[in-house]
Amino acid sequence: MKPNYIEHIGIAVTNLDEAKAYYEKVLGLECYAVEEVADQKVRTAFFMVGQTKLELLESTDPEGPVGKFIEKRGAGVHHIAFAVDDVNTALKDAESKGVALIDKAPRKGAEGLSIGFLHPKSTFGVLTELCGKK
Ligand code: CMX
Repeated sequence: MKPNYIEHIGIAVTNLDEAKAYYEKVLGLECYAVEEVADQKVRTAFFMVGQTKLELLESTDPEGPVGKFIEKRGAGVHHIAFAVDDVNTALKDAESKGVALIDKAPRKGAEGLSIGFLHPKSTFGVLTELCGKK
């Protein structure tokens, strides 16, 4: 696998509206989409900073991944997402190199993209998302 670029940086927040207002009013960025991803138990808000995308993540369920993350570690940078040509192939490639997968196969994420996660215990503490059009 070879990531093409950083697709986005995921940031866990306790209150999406308050965090969104900071990015808009203090940093002067424009939120171009708010989307609930039921499968991931999050509500998200997206910003572009030049060519870099930021994804704010508010949990919709304390038992969801972001709810548990905030409970344990507090708000902050949650994951980094790399764009790959083919998520399924990239997951298989990572697994063949000994990386523990969270997702054995791609699932649907925000913005209609296919996504799959690598476990942070295998990736030097950084929850890593692979995402792409397929
Ligand atoms: N970054 C780094 N480490 C993390 C982490 C994160 N985001 N989330 C959890 N961890 C750590 C925990 O602190 C814990 O470490 P310790 O054992 O040292 O305490 C370890 O990973 C395992 O945690 P756990 O409590 O056993 O497992 P959880 O039930 O908290 O699940 C994880 C952790 C990563 C497997 C789970 O959050 C997951 O499946 N994530 C993938 C899906 C996801 O994050 N979706 C939200 C974003 C969706 C989107 O982008 O749209």
